[in-house]
Amino acid sequence: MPLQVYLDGRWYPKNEAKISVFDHGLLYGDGVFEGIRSYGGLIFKLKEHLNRLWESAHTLMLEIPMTQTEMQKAILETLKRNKLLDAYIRVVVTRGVGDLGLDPAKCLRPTIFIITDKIVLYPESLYANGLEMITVPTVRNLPEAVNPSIKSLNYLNNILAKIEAKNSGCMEALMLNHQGYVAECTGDNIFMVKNEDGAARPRLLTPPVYLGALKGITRQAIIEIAARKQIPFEERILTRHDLFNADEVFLTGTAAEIIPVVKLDGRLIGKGKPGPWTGILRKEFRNLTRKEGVHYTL
Ligand code: PXG
Repeated sequence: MPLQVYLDGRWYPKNEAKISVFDHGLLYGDGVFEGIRSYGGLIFKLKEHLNRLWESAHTLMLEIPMTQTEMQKAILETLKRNKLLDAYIRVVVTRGVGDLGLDPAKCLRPTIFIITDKIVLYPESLYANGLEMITVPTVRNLPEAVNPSIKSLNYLNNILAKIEAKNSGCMEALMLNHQGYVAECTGDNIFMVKNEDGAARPRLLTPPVYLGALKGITRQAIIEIAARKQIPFEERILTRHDLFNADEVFLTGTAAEIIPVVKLDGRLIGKGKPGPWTGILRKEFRNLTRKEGVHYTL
């Protein structure tokens, strides 16, 4: 049976799930989305993802015409129809169908769709050996222009950075903000680990989101794990120099989970292979995804 896609209250086979060419999500990138995962019948941090979706929409003054409870029901039903226990869930809300002007008031009703599909995992070698990354010339959107805290359908900033990384033979890009401080990557937040004062435990550092990053849900989960494990943590303004001289660097995101970074702009990070603290945090995160979440059965 073809994949079933939720669209505005109904389910359609993948090939028949279509939206109008006049939808402002397409014409202007005027809309919001979330990428969520389920692990063995547990949807990880669903409430947090829905809260972020509603917050992104609120900032755009886009009123989602259903409640979070109704959205959760629609997600669960979509997962069931596709018999998926381990899934990638994409929720999209657009401004809806309007005319060729950009005035959102012309759009009478938002378009809502939910795609659930099998999760495409990154190759295990990436986790075993780590990732090589490059800093790209495209700077992260200014918070005062298109705030990176809004998970909007306008991802050109990230796509340009991805293209530049790939042109240089790297899978992922480090994006700086307009002041040259570390912001994040194209679809992941960034952390570093460094033993700064010969303490028993190193310090875990990540840039504050106001410098130009998405408030990642995986990022928050890692911060909470660090607190539980009594790993000192700090949000700190970081430069490339800080990352070059870190003991460990890793990325966090719903799709990637935790990916070690072993090289940045040609500089080896730490020992040039995934570090022990990245491994510990990755294991703890794994355990969490298999233990916590909104439970469902098929
Ligand atoms: N920064 C950006 C710009 C993102 O898009 C993250 C950080 C990490 O946030 P979470 O909440 O996921 O920890 C993201 C999220 C995809 C995909 O298909 C991308 C994301 C999430 C899920 C899937 O590329 N990016």
